[in-house]
Amino acid sequence: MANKRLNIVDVTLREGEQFAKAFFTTEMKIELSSLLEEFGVEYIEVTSPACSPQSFEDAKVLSNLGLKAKITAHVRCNKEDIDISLDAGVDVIHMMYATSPILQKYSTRKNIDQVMEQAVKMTEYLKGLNMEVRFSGEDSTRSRIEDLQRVFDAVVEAGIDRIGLPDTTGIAFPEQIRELFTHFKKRYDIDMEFHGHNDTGCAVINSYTALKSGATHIDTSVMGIGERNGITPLGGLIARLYLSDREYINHYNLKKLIELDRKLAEFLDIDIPFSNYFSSENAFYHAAGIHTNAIIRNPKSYEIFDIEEFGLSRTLEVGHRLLGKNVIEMLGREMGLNHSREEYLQITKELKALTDKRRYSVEEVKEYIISWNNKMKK
Ligand code: HCA
Ligand code: CU
Repeated sequence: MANKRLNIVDVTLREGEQFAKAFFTTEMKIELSSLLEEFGVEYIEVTSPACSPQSFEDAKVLSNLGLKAKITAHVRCNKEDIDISLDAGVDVIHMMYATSPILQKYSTRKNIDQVMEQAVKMTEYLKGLNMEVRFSGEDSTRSRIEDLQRVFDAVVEAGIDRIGLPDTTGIAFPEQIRELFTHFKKRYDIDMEFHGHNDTGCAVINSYTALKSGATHIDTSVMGIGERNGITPLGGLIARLYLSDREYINHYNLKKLIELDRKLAEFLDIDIPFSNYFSSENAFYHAAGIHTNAIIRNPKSYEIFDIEEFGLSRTLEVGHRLLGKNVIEMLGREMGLNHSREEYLQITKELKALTDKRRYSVEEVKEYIISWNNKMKK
C-alpha cells in the first residue's frame, strides 16, 4: 500500500557531494547525518560506496550509527556497485538508469530494452535479499512516457518498492510533473519519488506539485546544494508546505533547519545566500516604515511564518531613510525613554534627514536618541 505521508529523502551527502564547493570528511558526514536525524528526515542518501574506498568506509560508518533515518546508497544499476553497497551495510538501494533518448545516446549507450532487462534483474536480485529498493529513470522529464512505462511496468512486476521520476535537468513545468505523477499513480499502487533540479527556479513548486499528484518521497538537500545550481532545498520545501499543508511536516523538528544550514555553510566555507529560506540574515528583516509600523502591531502583517517555531527572530530597520516613527518610538521606549509621540515624531524626522545621506547602525541611532534626550533635559 502506498505511503500517503511525506518522506523526505535528503541527498545532501550524495547530490550535494556533486556541488562545486563540496567536500565532506567522515566527521562532517556524521555531524550532518545526526542533524538530519534530529530534524527527522526519513532517508539519508549517500554517494555510491563503489565510487571510492572512502565513500565505502563512510557509508559503513553511517550505516552503523543506528539512526532511524534509512541510509540509502545511490548506485548505477549493476551488480558490482550493488554488492559493494550491500557490503557497506546500507538499508536501502536507490538504482538509476537513463531513460531519455539524449542520455542513452551520449551517456549510457544502452537502449530501453537493455535498461529494462538490467533493472528487472537487479530488482529481483535485491528483493530476493529482502532489501528496500527504488528504481529511477534518469532524465524522466525528457523521456518518452511509453519508454518510462515499459521499464516501470517491468520493475513493478519484479517487486520494486518505489519508482523515481527525476527532473534531472530542471526543465519541467509543474504541469508536466502533475501529468507524469498522475499518470503513474493511476497505473500502480506504489510509492513514487520526485527529485527536482533548480535550473529554471521550479524545484520547490515541482516538488510540491509532485507531492500533491501522488509522490510519497521528495528529494531535498540542505540549502539545495547539488550539480550545477542544485535541487529542491529542504528549507524551501518546508516553507512551501508550512501554511497550506502543515500535516505533511508536523513530525519534523523545524528548529534544526537553521542549524543544518549554518553547519553546512561552516563546513563548506560558504555564505548562506541572501535569498535563502529562513536562515538568511535578512529573511525576517523589515526596512520600510509602512512594513515596520504594521509588524509592530502584528508580525503576521508581513510575515507568514511563526518564526519562533524555527528558532528565529526578526530585525526592524532603524537606520534607513525609509524608517518609520513607530519603530523609533519602540526603540526609545525599550531604552527607557518615555518621550511623547510628538517628540518621537521629531526624532524620526531628524533621523530621516541624517539617514538620507547614509545608513546608520542601530548603535548610532541609539546614540542619537540619547543625545536628543540629554539635550531635552538641559
Ligand atoms: C545524478 C542524477 C540524478 C539522479 C536522481 C535519481 C538526477 O546526478 O546522478 O536517482 O533519482 O538528477 O537525475 O541526481
Ligand atoms: Cu540530481
